[in-house]
Amino acid sequence: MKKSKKPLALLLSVVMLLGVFVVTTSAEDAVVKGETADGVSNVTIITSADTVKAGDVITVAVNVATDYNSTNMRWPVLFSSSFFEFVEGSEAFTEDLLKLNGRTTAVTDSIDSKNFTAEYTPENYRCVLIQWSGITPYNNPEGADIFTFELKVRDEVVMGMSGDIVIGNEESFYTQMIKPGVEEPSFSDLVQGNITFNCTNAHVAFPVPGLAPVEGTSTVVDKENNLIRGIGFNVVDDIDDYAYSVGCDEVIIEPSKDNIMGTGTTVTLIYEGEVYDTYTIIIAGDVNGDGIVDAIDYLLLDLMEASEVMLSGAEKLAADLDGDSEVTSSDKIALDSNLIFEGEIDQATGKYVANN
Ligand SMILES: [Ca+2]
Ligand SMILES: [Ca+2]
Repeated sequence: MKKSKKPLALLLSVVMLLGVFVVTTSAEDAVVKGETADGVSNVTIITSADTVKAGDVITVAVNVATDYNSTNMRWPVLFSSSFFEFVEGSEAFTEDLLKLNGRTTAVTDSIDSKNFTAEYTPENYRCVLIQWSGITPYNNPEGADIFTFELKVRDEVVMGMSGDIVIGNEESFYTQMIKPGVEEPSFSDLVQGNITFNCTNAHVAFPVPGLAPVEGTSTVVDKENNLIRGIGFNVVDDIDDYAYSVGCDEVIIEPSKDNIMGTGTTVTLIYEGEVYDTYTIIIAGDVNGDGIVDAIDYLLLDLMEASEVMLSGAEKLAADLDGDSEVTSSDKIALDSNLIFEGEIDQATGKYVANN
């Protein structure tokens, strides 16, 4: 009984080898015959997160959309080896591909030089090589994840570092297809495809925690002085409209008045359970912190001049409308001029600008 198994195994390997051979020869024959067809293939690398910390594990999906009858695919997926390490055993083809009953192989640490490029070299990248071939073609214009694997962010990675996951050398992709309109394809219907490949890569970062202005707003995040300016006179209840945190676990806002983010509001960034940084909102002209610039603020400057009140650091910054780092009668005049519409306060700089 034992002896009879060996020839069968041998026969199976020969059949499998022939299977691969048939694909190659047929494709080459088709090229010789000069038959071609056009197609577009959009390959997108999708990651489960784009910001990470050292030690995190992310899932990477290879999403493929084709508008032609693809009979084989070969995607060398490269990842930055100084940032990521491959999670052994995590590689998996998805049901969207497996249902086609083709032949799948995944080489999780390919060293084949043709999978790399001049930019993405084996010195800096590792390669996961995905291959599939079958007679039931893959034709999915909407796109589907065909393969997934996991990457661990190396323990030694530090803040500010980032890694890429990219599709490697296009010259190594497969381009054969079943010619359009064939209902029950066989290998004799295989032709050479003129395929346009569009590959979308992924970038994953371990960011330095911080605050950034929302694009399209006039918010100024002054990192040197830990101030937020430019958010205007309005009473605001949500910092997300003006600035957003990067790489933080939590953002704690302490309003200057109940539910009002006027001058003196603090925005504290929490990272790994500890205070990482604190910013103070300054609304120029809003000395008392109610978010509005009005006669009450003017009155406060009057009282300060008469030494009846002392201004806090944030209040002084809001009151210094000429930017000379002091609060003097000149700032009071500027505030008055603003209130009677002779000019206006530029919230980005905190300075009063007279009308022409
Ligand atoms: Ca005010
Ligand atoms: Ca001043």
